[in-house]
Order: sequence, then structure tokens, then C-alpha cells
Amino acid sequence: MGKASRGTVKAEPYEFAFRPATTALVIVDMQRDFVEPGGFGEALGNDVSLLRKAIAPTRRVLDAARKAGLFIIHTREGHRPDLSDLQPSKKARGRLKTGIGDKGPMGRILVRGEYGHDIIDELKPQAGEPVLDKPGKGAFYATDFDAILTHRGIKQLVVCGVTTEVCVQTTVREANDRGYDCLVLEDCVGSYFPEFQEMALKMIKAQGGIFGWVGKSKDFIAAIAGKR
Ligand code: TIU
Repeated sequence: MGKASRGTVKAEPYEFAFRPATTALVIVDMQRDFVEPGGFGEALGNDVSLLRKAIAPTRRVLDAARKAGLFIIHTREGHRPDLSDLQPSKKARGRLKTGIGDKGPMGRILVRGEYGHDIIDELKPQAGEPVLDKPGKGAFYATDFDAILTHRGIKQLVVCGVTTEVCVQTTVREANDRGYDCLVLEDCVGSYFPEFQEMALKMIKAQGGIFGWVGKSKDFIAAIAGKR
């Protein structure tokens, strides 16, 4: 099958239709500081094992997407080393003793170029897969994400990453308002809060897919196998 082929993925509220040539895999913020033991997320009192469950299925999706020749883009949340793009409100939020820009267990927290800010080894980007640095929760705010997708003719986004109700959902809402169809893979996204995981996914697919679709990695992998 050529790249002009169409596919459908079993999903809710109904099947997700896509064309491999116009579909991007977006992996949101799989950074050490959120996902690894000893990082910023854990230092805030979170159980990172809830996020780590998403690593293996996301790796399978990434491998399948590479084989199928899909456009792949990775995002990272973080700031310039001089913190000139860090809103004072974001810095102040949480009244943290050790917050964004401060020295954390894996370098300066959420600062570009630091070890903890980078993507985990299991999901390391390859050459040709853009890495999008974003200062906010959504991937569209203050970035060239929309331009990158538009230049490639991308219309559908398949979304993995963390956390489900924060950066994943914000990005899906932003994408939806810009006319992209989003499929969120439920086993490839993770939240520190199980109840938010459940509800964030329900919110996306409610009301006929008000923000998008929710599916499973195995069904997406089956749909793109042999599409190259
Ligand atoms: N990437 C992302 O979701 N950033 C966050 O700060 N998430 C939290 O859940 N805190």
C-alpha cells in the first residue's frame, strides 16, 4: 500500500479515519524530569510509575510509525537558560522551594539543555524527527508547531505522552481548535492521578468526540502496519 492509502483505527466515539501521508505521531513531554525516578515530578511527591506504564506501548507505536514512514514530532516543556520566556506566574505557582529554573536532582528544572529536561532514552528522537521546545503546556502556544504541521500537510495527530490532563489535553484542545483531528492512545498517555487519567480521556471522546478520539496502541499499530 502506498502513502496515499487510507486507514481506520478502532476508537471511541467511533473509528478514526486517517491517511498516513497527512498523519503525524506527536509524543508529548516524555522528559526525564516528569517520568524518571529522582526527577522533578517525583520531587513534587508524584508516583512516576503511573507515567512509566506509557513508555513500553509508546515505544511500540514509535517503532511502528518509523516503519510506516509517518511524520514524527517530539515535544519538551521547558525554558531558555536565562528564563526570559518563563512567566513570573509560572515561576511563582506552587510556592515551591525548588521550582522551574532552580537546581534540581537532574540539573536545572525544566531548563533547555539540562539532563532532566531531555527526553528519556527509551524514546530518544532520531534524525529527521523534529523536537519542539515549548514554554507552555500546549504545543501550539509560543511555538512553530502549527507552521511545521502545515508545511507537511498534516491533518491528523496521533498523540502519546504526559501528562494526560495537562500537556496532552491542552495540546489536543489547541489542535482541535485549529482543525486537526486527534487520536489519543490511552495506554500511551499517563497521569500522576488515576482519576484524572480516566476523566481526561472521557472528556476528549464525549459529546461525539468533542476534542477528538481515544484508542489503543495495538489498534493503531495494526492500522499502520504495511502502510509504507
Ligand atoms: N508535560 C506536562 O504535562 N507538564 C506538567 O507540568 N504536567 C503536570 O501534570 N504537572
